[in-house]
Amino acid sequence: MPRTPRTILITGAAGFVGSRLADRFAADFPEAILIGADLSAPAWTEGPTRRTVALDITDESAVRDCFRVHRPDCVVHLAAQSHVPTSYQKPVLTWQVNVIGTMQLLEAARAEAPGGLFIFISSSEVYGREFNAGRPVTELSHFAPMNPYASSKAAADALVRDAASEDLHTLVLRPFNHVGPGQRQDFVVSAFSSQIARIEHGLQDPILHVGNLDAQRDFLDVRDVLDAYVRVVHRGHDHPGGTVWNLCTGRPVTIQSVLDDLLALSPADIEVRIDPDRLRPSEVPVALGDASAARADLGWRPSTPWSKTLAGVLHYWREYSRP
Ligand code: A2R
Ligand code: GDD
Repeated sequence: MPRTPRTILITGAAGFVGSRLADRFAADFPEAILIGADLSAPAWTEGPTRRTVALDITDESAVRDCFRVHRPDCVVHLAAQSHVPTSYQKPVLTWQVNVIGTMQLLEAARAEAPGGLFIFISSSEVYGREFNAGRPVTELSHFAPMNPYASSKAAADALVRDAASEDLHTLVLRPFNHVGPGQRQDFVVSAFSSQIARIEHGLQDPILHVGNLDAQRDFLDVRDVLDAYVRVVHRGHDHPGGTVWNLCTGRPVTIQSVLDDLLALSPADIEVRIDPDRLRPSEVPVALGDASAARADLGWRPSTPWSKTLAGVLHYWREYSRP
């Protein structure tokens, strides 16, 4: 039975996904009050059903206060240090935000807003070396994280599942890579598109700097990811606490093919150059996953054509960097 939450708290609400999720939730749950929390309060227009909070999720008393005041019956926990290379440089910060921050939210939810839904956005990165087995990972596959970001998500993922109880209905989503307009240049599709746009505008020499082009990743359009999150809010109570769903297409592509597809959309003559600073100490070679559980349980399947996603991101960067 679909249920409509009364008050939804989105952490990481100023981030790439969180800032888009607010509009999706406003459309799908028009009666619900949306509370957007992030390190700096999200730039939403406040109104009777939209409020914003500046909240550091590692701050125990601030988190408690937030739950005491707003008493959300649904939490969508997106806040994270989400960048894999940064996690090598700042492993402690990564664990503080991704693990301790998640624990603070779980504790506050249990104590101040019992009985609610707590949806944790984990990551396909938790599977790490398990991808090397050569078969699609399912929700039952082992964790074998390969970097501090991945291990922090694996730890938080386990904590959230363990916290499932009568006092808190916890659920976990493990999205694979997702992209769209407005994503930071830290991530590959924006990294390539932003450089192409700058080259087209004459703002950068015609040399596109890249990292590892051999890796294969399973890319989702962010709109399809938002659709999955809405479905979990609607149907989450129908599934046992601690349930996990992978979100992926099952069709990974090489980063080289992403680059080729983007270059094919540009009239510019561009040289591609490997930048050693963009290579990582270790990484998943091929991210192949199985999302049949999300299809069966949530009726979710990604539908946005990849060519439309790529064209949208490149268009965004052409407008953004227009002199
Ligand atoms: O680091 P910032 O200033 O970009 O803020 C990020 C925010 N955040 C925090 N919020 C509250 N307390 C903290 N201590 C804290 N540290 C970081 O979480 C950012 O605004 C947000 C995460 O958004 P993005 O980095 O844009 O991630 P995205 O792509 O929206 O991914 C959403 C979730 C994450 O949990 C990923 O690990 C997962 O999907 O793939
Ligand atoms: N960022 C970046 N920049 N990546 C590059 C580049 C470049 O210039 N050149 C090649 N790559 C390769 C990376 O080595 C990696 O194999 C792939 O492109 C994707 O890199 P990212 O876009 O940085 O994403 P990620 O796979 O490390 O992690 C993302 O997806 C996870 C889910 O699978 C992040 O969004 C995580 O937060 C998320 O959990």
